Amino acid sequence: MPETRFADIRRFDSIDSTNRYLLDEARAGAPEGVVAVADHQTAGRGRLGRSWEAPAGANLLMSVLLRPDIGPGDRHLATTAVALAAVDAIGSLELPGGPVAPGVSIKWPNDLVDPAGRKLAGVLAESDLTPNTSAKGASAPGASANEQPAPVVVGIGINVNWPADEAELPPELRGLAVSLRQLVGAPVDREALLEAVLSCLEIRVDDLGSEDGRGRLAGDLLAACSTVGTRVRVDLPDGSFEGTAAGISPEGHLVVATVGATRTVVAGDVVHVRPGS
Ligand code: BT5
Repeated sequence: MPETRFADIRRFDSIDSTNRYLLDEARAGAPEGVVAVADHQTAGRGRLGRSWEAPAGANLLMSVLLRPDIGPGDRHLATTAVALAAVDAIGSLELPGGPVAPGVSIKWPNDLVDPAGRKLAGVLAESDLTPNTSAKGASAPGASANEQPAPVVVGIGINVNWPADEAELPPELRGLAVSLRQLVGAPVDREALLEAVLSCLEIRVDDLGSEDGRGRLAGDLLAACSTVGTRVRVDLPDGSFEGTAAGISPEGHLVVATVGATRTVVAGDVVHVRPGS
């Protein structure tokens, strides 16, 4: 693998959550670049307390510890960097059935989906170190004692070989989840995908550190994003609204046109609404 900042790869047969593990490492002062990869997670997590499902030994379950030297307003771009790296990586793989990347897009803000909108991967960025941070002497959440930039742990679960077919999915994920194996029609090498993600991520993380680079991330997100141009419902903690996703702002936020107004969504759950539904 070419030289990257991701040389320290910690592998687990089974762990509760690779994100949880790296948040603890971050709290203890671990530097940028530590990677955690698990064969199985017993408490894999999604956003807002949701869970991430994957049987042992089938899919790519990984997290990276980043310490981008950027302001709080740009930190959501760490999610973008990982999502784009995953799209890049999938596109770079020599797959038995040929490339699948043209069909894989990003559903804003954190999903990789196939052309039918089924979820191939999910990204979860976390930076809250509060559980073990003593109030006394604590600075901004995430700031570490050793003066490194505050951490953000970004995890991604990619459905590589599970499900092999729709019947393997639990009922609640049928029609909603898909694997690379299903898309290419043959098993896919998880290790090759891990290497490709880390190589692609090296470039994307470099981009996080400069204004030009962040502009590039937002522009590439726009190009890779299947949400733009679709009718969406945006679920926010204080309610929902519908509109048409009109673009991605230079900051990477979703711009939604509603009746008589344009709203910029910084974070939230987005549902692609089919016309007429
Ligand atoms: C996500 O959350 O999509 C973020 C998932 C991040 C998982 C990785 S695995 C490595 C690292 N360590 C962790 O503990 N987590 C990260 P969200 O957008 O909230 O989506 C969660 C929802 O996706 C669930 O409620 C299910 O409906 C669905 N889901 C669960 N497992 C799935 C799967 N394997 N494929 C597709 N959809 C799934």
